[in-house]
Amino acid sequence: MKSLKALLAGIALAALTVPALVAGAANAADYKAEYKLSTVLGKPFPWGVGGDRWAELVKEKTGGRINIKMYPGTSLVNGDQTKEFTALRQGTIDMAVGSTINWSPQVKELNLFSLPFLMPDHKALDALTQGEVGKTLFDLLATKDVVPLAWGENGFREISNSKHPIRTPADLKGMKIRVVGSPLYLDTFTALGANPTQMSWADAQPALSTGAVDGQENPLAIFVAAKLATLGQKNLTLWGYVADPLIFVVNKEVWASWSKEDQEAVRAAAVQAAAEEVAISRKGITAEDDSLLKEITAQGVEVVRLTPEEQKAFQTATQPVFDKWTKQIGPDLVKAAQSAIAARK
Ligand code: X2X
Repeated sequence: MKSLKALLAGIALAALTVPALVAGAANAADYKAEYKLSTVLGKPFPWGVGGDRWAELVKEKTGGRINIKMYPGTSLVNGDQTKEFTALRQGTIDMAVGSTINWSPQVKELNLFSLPFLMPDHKALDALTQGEVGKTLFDLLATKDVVPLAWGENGFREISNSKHPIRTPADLKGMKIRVVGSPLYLDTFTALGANPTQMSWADAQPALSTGAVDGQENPLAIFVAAKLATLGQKNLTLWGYVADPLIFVVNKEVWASWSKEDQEAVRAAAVQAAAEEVAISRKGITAEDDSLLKEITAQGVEVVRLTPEEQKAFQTATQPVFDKWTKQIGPDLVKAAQSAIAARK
């Protein structure tokens, strides 16, 4: 009798636990063996370090349930950065750490950060990404098949060239400058009298080394890690005209396929990795720590830092571009950004 009781109890227990096990197994089966994370740059660039760290933290926080592989060089879209956002929406890419510049052809509001001389410093950039403007942009992205999780940073884009130091717009006259992504950049450099050419980052390096283009603009961390001084870029001007943040996102369907617990783990991992990445991208280029600038000077690069008056000449020359693109981005959003910047601490 005792064994029959035990048998019945066993059956009852099995009836309770089997469906739970089956449900658990079904959830696990929905998970992909690998999630594809797209970035333009890999390690040792801060951007790639940030992507890699996100993957590492996700693995840790989900007990290995979510396994991410990073694909730098925007290799999932054959290196064409401007197609990354579309591929992300379509699900060819599961997740990304992407630049606002590269996504701006599809999300015109992201051109905000490329308005010339909108943001004077890192605090201004933070006032946007960490405030209402950042929230508005995340809400907008959320309507476009992605789940935005955190703001990272590519950084202030300083201009370099192989010809001569740039101190005035006249110094840029006729110079062939490689630009990326949005047509806004073509307008900006045309307004300055330069001769801009749009091309991917992958094409930019050979174009610089052969002299097909004279110059480019990118954050200093990229200038150093890509060894642009060895590609003839011996003149660098710190003009602080635009800064591009990075955005950590996941495709919406991929997101929906995860348990609540795993979603929160991925979000927390993105927030942490992004904060670390922002700190790395600012390292060595501040008043307190200018070690990266010293390294650049040691590479034989002539570094020019514009005075506020010199900078004003570039701002005046690009004001029509600012005004034209404000209409495209949305005057309300630009006004909100300007107010947030004016109120920054
Ligand atoms: O292509 C560039 O210049 C880069 C790497 O900075 C971006 O992807 C925006």
